[in-house]
Amino acid sequence: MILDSLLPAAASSYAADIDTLFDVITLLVGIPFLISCYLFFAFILRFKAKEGHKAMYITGTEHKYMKWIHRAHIPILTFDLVIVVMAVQVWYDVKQDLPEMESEVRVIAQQWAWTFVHPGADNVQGTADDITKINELHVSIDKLYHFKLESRDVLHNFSVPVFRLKQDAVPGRVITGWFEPVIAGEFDIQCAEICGIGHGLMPARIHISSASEHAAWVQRESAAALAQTHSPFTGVGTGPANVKPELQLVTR
Ligand SMILES: [Cu+2]
Repeated sequence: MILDSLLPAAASSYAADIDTLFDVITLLVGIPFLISCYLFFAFILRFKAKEGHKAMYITGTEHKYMKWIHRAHIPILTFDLVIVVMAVQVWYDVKQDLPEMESEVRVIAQQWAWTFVHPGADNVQGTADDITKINELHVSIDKLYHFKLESRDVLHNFSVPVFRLKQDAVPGRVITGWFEPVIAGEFDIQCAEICGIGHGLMPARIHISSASEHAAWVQRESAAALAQTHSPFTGVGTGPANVKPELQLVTR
């Protein structure tokens, strides 16, 4: 609403809720801020020392002055309560709740690239037709995904601005989260945790396609992954599709 022109597209099912929360915080903090700035300067000018009038020093501890402080507290505390309740609700939906998935992708961060493992035509992770891509995540619109986020070395952060999604990747842990893309397009993924000298060179792209286009991509790529697995040149079972992603190294 207020910040729309400053924000990237809202491409996940929960992006609009986070944007609404931003708007509410901007209004509930911004309006009291502007009012207090106005009063601050208005009172300085109104009550400054004038000819024949000496400026007064008021400590504000007397009851008749204290009531003005208490009256301002009530709306401020009410606004805080509204912000906390809304923030907890959005946090719960995005981070605590894990809706039932339709597909699962593995996201593996390392200095300084992303490996994305997509399920093949069988829609099951860890099989021979899995599609492994470097710095390219392919997803379908209106499909609920779980992601399993890992790091091979240091702390990274999987940030997809159009999803309003940010999640730290912690070495030794597999962190599960979810998203559901709601608009098609190609957007940025960026590491959002300083992870070494190449941190700024760690961008990737997310490709959100229609269900039919994505299905065609999965068919094509998983067939290619299977063909590579069974190629006489690579030997059965030694192709990239059968290599555990944590053993694959990316050099840039
Ligand atoms: Cu990183």
